[in-house]
Amino acid sequence: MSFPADFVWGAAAASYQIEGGWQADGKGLSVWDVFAHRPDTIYNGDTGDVACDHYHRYQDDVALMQEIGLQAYRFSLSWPRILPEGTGAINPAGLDFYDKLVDTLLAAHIQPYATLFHWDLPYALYLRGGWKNRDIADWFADYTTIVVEKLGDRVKHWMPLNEPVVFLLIGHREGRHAPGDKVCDQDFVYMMHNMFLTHGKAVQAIRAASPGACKVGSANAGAHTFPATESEADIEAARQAMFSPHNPWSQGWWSDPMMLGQYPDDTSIWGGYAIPVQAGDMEIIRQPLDFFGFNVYQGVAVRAGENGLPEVLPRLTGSALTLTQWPVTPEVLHWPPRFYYDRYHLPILISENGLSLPDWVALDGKVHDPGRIDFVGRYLRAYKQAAAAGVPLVGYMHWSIMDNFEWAEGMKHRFGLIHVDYQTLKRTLKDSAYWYKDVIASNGANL
Ligand code: IFM
Repeated sequence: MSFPADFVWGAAAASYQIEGGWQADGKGLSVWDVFAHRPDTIYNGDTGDVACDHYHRYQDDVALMQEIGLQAYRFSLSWPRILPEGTGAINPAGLDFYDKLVDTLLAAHIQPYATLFHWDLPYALYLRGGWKNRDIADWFADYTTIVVEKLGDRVKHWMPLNEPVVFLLIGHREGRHAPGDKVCDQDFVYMMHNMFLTHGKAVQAIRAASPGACKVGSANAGAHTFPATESEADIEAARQAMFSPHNPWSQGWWSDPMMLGQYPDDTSIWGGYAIPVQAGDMEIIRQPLDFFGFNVYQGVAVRAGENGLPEVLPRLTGSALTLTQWPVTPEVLHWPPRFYYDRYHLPILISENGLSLPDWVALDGKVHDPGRIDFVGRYLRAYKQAAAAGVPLVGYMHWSIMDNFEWAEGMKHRFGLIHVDYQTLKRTLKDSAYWYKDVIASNGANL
């Protein structure tokens, strides 16, 4: 069993992580610009001010993508680059940047997959309450319309929000990411609901503004599980755990509302506060999507416990970890696609997957990263098992196309297929990039 003939091989990145140009050509501030400039927020005092300087080097970067043979590039747009205040006046230079990027990609035969928000909220809107303000859904819908009216003649794949669970939980509850807040449970349920409304209205805005047919999907994240054995009982336990209301990262909270139009009844993990749903909200939130995209790096093994409840198994001592200390668990490309497909009945896109390694340029001038080749090879083999089990697969986006600013971890973590020297900004294709090129050329048959 191989990948489907129309399977799409790509790689991904996000605006704040690679663009730089933080004050270029009229761009407004995002919460990440402000957060990264605060002392002691980011490893080594790194910022995204310059990052990979992709804003000025996008043409060279697209040429490298073409050399790798990418069929798709998943990028995100910076809301404050386009609308410096988040609403109101458009910054034409900001919109032009993405216009030229899309043209350059298409000229290189690379399909643009556009994410409208990958965490760089306009700071001006944060000052107006950000995710706490229900109006954010309309602010975002207006921004979405502007983008889709400009690019929708050429961009045919859209994803509104990247990993809502991460920017809300880590950015607003734990305070380790921008804006660095630690809101109470009562505020949190408002933010979560406003985020879902934002998703729903954005999907409506995309479809309304798109001049032709387009596909819209998610780029979700959160808890991922796999069964400890292939017994029916363990499979059901793993499935239950992935959607359980008792885990703040579970898909019951972060995927079910947009896909099934319902929140779990038990809100005890949010202090028991009710979700502030108004009449008609769940219909807005539950928009038909064309694919279910999710970002996945790791997961936990689950078995059916003696009391009948799912039991998460502890990690085996000495098992493989990436540089981020995330366990190597290829099973997450086999089982979660099955669980999602069974529940939501949509084709699956892996919108991010990859790993961080301590890569450097070797004496021979090359970047040898056998660990990445092994890791991705294992994960893709597992993904094939999902196809063999009957799950329709849309594609795979490697995270990331190039090394970049890894949020609070700064430049410590290198996730790229392309190595970036942050002093000279020189790019070097890693061994894994050449390997991925062969994977793409054979549509995964060489795995
Ligand atoms: O770098 C991030 C990305 O922005 C969101 N998904 C996970 C990646 C690796 O941590």
